[in-house]
Amino acid sequence: MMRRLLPKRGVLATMFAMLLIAVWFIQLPASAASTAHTLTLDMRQFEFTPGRFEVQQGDTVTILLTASDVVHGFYLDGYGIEQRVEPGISQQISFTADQAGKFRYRCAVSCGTLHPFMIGELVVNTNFPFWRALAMLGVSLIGSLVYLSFGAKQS
Ligand SMILES: [Cu+2]
Repeated sequence: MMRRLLPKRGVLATMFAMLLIAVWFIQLPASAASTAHTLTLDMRQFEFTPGRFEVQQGDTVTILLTASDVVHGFYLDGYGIEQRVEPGISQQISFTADQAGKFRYRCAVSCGTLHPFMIGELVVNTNFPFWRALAMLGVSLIGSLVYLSFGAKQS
């Protein structure tokens, strides 16, 4: 009696397959995950503080640039942002991290012997593929478990 109320394995398999396809094609609005970051980035011979920071793709990044000793420059690879910063006069830059990947920021003003080594790194993470992969894994796992448990009851 109870067995007849349960869907057939084939129906279940189709349901989960459709759910997987839905997860694969679902679109999230790009603005949903974006946040605003504000940070202070200090420059001195011959380092950036912080030397590395991470944001998510689509985030708005505002950086307050300061120079502690001599004149430095902030140049961000990939984004083509350049800003000269003199000691005591902070500068603010703002941009949207629309390109994912790792980008170096370097000193754009020759500030001494180790100037070429004054390098930092911005990491722009794509959160979307990871979220999607996790959802796919979850649906597959639950689907397999349900499928197997139904199969056991029916045989
Ligand atoms: Cu410098």
